[in-house]
Amino acid sequence: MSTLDADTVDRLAAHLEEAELKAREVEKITDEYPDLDFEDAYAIQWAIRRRKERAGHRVAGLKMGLTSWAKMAQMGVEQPIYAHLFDYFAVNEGAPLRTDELIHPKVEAEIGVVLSRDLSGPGCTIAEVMAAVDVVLPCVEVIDSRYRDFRFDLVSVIADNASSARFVTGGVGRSPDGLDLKGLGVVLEKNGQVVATGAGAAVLGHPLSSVAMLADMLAERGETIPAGTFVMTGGITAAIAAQKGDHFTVRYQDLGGISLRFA
Ligand code: OOG
Ligand code: MG
Repeated sequence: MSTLDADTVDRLAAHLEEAELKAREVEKITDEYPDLDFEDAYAIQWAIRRRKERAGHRVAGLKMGLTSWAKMAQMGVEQPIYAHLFDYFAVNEGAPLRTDELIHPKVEAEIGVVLSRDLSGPGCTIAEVMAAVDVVLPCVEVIDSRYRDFRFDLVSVIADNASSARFVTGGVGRSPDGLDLKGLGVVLEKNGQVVATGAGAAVLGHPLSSVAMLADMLAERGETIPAGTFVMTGGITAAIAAQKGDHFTVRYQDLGGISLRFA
């Protein structure tokens, strides 16, 4: 049951998009709209998508968030969510990440996939996802909540496109055949020191169950995941704060590494 009219949805989408584009933090929207529900929150997120498309941007992929206990515990929110990735979020490895375009960025190590077939829910299974995955590839997401001090509740963060801001992908893309996605180890280093370690199983027991859950959540809006979609499955470890001058390297078992530098 939604609680907001269409004008309010559009106004809140414009408000959160402006905070993103100007890199200015705002109060979480439930301060003003305490009754905001899931449907309202996703309506705002989809309104942001339409605004981006009207401005000439392309959807570059989808992501799942809050899919590991480390992330859920860090953010105090215990339910996975999805969000949109837009073309200008993509940063090439080696290109500096512009800190002045962001509010308070944090780095996440993730496993990504590209699908060769449509996936639809409800009831999408890991087996169906496995058969649809063309390539598995390592990803580093840079999240940047538009909310003050990165503090929010579930509906506020959904409306804010799940803090999506930038991502880097590359490393070694591989067919999922013969890859142990549960056991796949990840080592996150900040300024030359190991700051977090994890394995694929941290993401909902298996990173591909995150993709199945995405298909199921989209089914609630009558949407599917189209063939060719790039999906990031969610942070494996807690996110690590980044500042201008920091550099990060994430090493992935069997999938190479990704480095990034905050300039
Ligand atoms: C929400 C976004 C979470 C992930 O991978 O868990 C996310 C947040 O923590 O700000 O992208
Ligand atoms: Mg993420």
